[in-house]
Amino acid sequence: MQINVNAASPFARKVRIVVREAGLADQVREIETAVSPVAPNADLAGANPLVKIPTLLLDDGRALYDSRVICEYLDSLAGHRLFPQSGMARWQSLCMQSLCDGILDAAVLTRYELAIRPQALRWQDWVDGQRAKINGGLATLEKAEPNFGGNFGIGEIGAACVLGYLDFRFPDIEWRATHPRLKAWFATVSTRDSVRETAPRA
Ligand code: GSF
Repeated sequence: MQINVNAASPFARKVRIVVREAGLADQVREIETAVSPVAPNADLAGANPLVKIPTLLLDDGRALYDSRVICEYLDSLAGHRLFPQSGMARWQSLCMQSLCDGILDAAVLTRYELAIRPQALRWQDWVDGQRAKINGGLATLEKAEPNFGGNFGIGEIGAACVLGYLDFRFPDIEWRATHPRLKAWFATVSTRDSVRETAPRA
């Protein structure tokens, strides 16, 4: 199977980390794919009408998206180690995934507003609103204290992608100065091969 990804995409990074954590690297080809909301990638559109990455293309031609579906599908191939299968542990893990996806949505939308939207059309209230979501999400993550003890499940993978993306695209946020637990946790998980090998780059 193949996944359409690129090295800057935090949502694609979630899948790229899962591929490595699930031991599936030899079964998955990563296809570098450029995307932009104002320049839809025609090749990608055939597989994913939302024209977004990540998109997984199975060997039988079927496509799976979005990153949540792809991550859980890959985890199902490798023994369900990253997504709890039942009970409150599952719902808390899925909620943490949603929290991190929501922070990433706000960050990516801000990136598009500041990097793609023409200067004359930018809307500071919009940027401020998205920033408030990022700040609120980080405060919750700091309190939630991602499970230090070795468990590196889908919630923690999402948190690592959030913090890595903020470092990459929003160094001005300086989240380490006000989130000491996240700072320590991120330093630890950043030593994992799956996290190091997928560090964002332009
Ligand atoms: C979001 C993917 C996404 O926004 C998921 O996979 O979880 N809910 C989806 N991907 C961005 C690239 S990124 O990660 O910055 C994307 O494909 N943007 C192109 C577009 O047309 O918005």
